[in-house]
Amino acid sequence: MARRALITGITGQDGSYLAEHLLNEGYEVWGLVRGQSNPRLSRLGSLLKEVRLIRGDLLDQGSLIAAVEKAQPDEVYNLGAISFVPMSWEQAELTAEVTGMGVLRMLEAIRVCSGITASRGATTGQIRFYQASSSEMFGQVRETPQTERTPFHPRSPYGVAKAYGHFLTQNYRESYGMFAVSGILFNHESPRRGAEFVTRKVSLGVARIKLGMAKELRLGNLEARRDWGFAGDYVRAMHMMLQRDTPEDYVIGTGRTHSVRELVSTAFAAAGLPWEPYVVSDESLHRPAEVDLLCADPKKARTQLGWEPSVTFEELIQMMVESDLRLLSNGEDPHQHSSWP
Ligand code: NDP
Ligand code: GDR
Repeated sequence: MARRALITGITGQDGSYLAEHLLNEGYEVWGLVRGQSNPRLSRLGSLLKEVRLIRGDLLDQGSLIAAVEKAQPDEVYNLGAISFVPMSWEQAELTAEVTGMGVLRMLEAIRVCSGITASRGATTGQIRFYQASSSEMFGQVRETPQTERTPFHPRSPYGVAKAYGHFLTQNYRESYGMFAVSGILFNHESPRRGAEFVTRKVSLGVARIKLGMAKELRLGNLEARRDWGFAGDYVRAMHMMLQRDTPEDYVIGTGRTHSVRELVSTAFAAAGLPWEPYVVSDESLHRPAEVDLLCADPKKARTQLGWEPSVTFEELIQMMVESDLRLLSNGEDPHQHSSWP
């Protein structure tokens, strides 16, 4: 019988790549979707025919219990979140509820449906749980590169909510013996990335300028440094973590860091343009508290999971710029649906 996976956040960037990967691995894939209608379902493209959808919301405990009962999953991937860091200052309470408390509700749904109590812990064969933890939990870092043991100092309500979800996942593992793990994933991008995140904002901006549709690109802090990889590589790591004999957390990243300024110059170069005449650093787009530098040490994932990224930073940016040039040339513009500058 096919193994079954339930994915929250299936309409997001990672949800679509993970669904694709698990379907290729022979899984029956179930996805939680919210709202009466969800335009982001279009991100699933032809996968929509193969994925089974369940209505539900991380804010609604009953809907998560019903989803677990219906899907009867072997594995649950909790990718649903308010994931855009600036939004977490504007809607801090909602971020805590979805990105933080949503983890508690999902873990409780699994615990209740599996009949797990403090005195009767999990047994083998019970549901395995993956939590989408984030390098944003490291925040103001005291050591570089960051490992599974680096202390957290989150710098945004989003980072704080993720730290809660991270510790809770660890706690359910220790309290109930559940197979519950977190992947501490560094920034990962793709042509399916939301238009508000910096890589996609830049690839779309470059494409617009190249096609004569815009004259400038306004960005925030050009000095921030991130460890950027390709989303398709990172969902493989999520799956690998749930196939281990013992539940453990892993850092996933490339081990290379670049500034936003380097990202910009790489993206403009991919379109054969200089960046200096077009890019404006706008103070109003700087964050109340910034994460200056992130760089992963993925040694544990490499040695224990056998995981390696397959796409370099330069290849990733080229892929995104080329994809956006094609999209805009065909009259599509994902940024027109975004309320973020
Ligand atoms: P996206 O922002 O693309 O997707 C977020 C998903 O969460 C969407 O499917 C969205 O659904 C869903 N969601 C939002 N609110 C709720 C809710 N109340 N109930 C159920 N689902 C909800 O994120 P990514 O795909 O980039 O990231 C996936 C996960 O990994 C997130 O948890 C993110 O925080 C985390 N992460 C991402 C990293 C990255 O670089 N991409 C790095 C580290 C962690 P809808 O379509 O309905 O809005
Ligand atoms: P991040 O990603 O906050 O790291 O969170 P984002 O792409 O939004 O920002 C990366 C860095 O770029 C700087 N920056 C800008 N960012 C945006 N969005 N827009 C701009 O105009 C701009 N100018 C400069 C930011 O200040 C920041 O330093 C992502 C999300 O996917 C999270 O959900 C995930 O947990 C982390 O990555 C790891």
